[in-house]
Amino acid sequence: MMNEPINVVVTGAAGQIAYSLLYMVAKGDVFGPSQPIILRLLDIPPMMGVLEGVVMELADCALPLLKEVIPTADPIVAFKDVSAAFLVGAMPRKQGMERKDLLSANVKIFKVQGEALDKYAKKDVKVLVVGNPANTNALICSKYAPSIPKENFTAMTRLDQNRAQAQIAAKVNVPIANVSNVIIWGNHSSTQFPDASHATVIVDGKPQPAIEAVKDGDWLRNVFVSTVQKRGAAVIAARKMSSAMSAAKAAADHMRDWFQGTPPNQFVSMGVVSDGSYGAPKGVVFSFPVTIKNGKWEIVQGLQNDDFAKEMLKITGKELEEEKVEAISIIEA
Ligand code: NAX
Repeated sequence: MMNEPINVVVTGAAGQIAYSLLYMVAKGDVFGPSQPIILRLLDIPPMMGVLEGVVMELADCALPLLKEVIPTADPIVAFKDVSAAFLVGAMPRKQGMERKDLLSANVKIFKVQGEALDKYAKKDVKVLVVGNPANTNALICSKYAPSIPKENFTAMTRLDQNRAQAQIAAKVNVPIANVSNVIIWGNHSSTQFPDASHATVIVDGKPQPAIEAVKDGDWLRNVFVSTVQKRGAAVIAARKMSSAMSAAKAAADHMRDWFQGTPPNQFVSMGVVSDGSYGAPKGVVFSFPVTIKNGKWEIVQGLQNDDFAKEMLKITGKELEEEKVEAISIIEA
């Protein structure tokens, strides 16, 4: 039995992440094989020609679940009745641009999109912010959509999680599916803390703590952390363009788990509005390990963090608080 179609918006729809993401969404990777969708594609007016080409290609993919595609530069059209929002579009950092200029441009974009979500989206819309600075953009978006619960705004750290999982799998020489429960704490930035202390690796059919499987504490605290933190830069250096296929896959993973739930005994990392768990600052969008059931996420409680982890959480939390203060001062200026 097929469900009624749901409206899904993707912003930055003419960009490179969207180019991979749209195919995954439209073929059923996110909402499942019985869920038809109407895709609403938002980009800025100069990109409408490029977007038209993307619309042609989506038609030529001949995907049975895709009921309609609506390209637009108007947020009112884009956010109408949406149940899921992938906010990928953002102002990229250009050469010579200060962090403050980047934040300023993006605060404005996410304010407008928050207001449009508030007015036109479904009240139970699930919002995933991919565009950077993703955590703070998600916070601003939520601030301007007061009629939608704060829990419905999340930021993507799943790419960092997938990168971390891949590093552990390669180090232990097991398939990627044998690694679970690697955590990304904090900001999607170079201060993030990729943490394998609570992860499990299946070796020769037996689950064991990642720390025991890796057998190299120094590697876990140094090489592993910095490789994951700097993976985006390494991809840019090699490809001359930023991560796109892997970012799209991560966005699809994040939204699929949010809609369909996490597997038993497994958690995933998502940037969510912090309640102060694990000593993180309250009221910033902070990446935590979460489990998801019936469309609701919950922060995993009771994990023991050592002094190294506590220090790492403090650093990334401080950066998020600073970003929040800067973003709010820009809005109120
Ligand atoms: P592209 O520059 O290829 O595409 C961005 C698209 O957004 C462009 O088509 C642009 O016209 C559009 N856009 C700009 N302002 C808009 C607005 N107000 N409304 C609608 N569309 C708008 O970038 P891409 O490589 O696709 O990356 C998109 C964003 O993802 C960037 O901010 C990037 O930094 C961020 N990333 C976030 C990641 C994460 O893990 N959270 C990882 C990948 C990526 O770096």
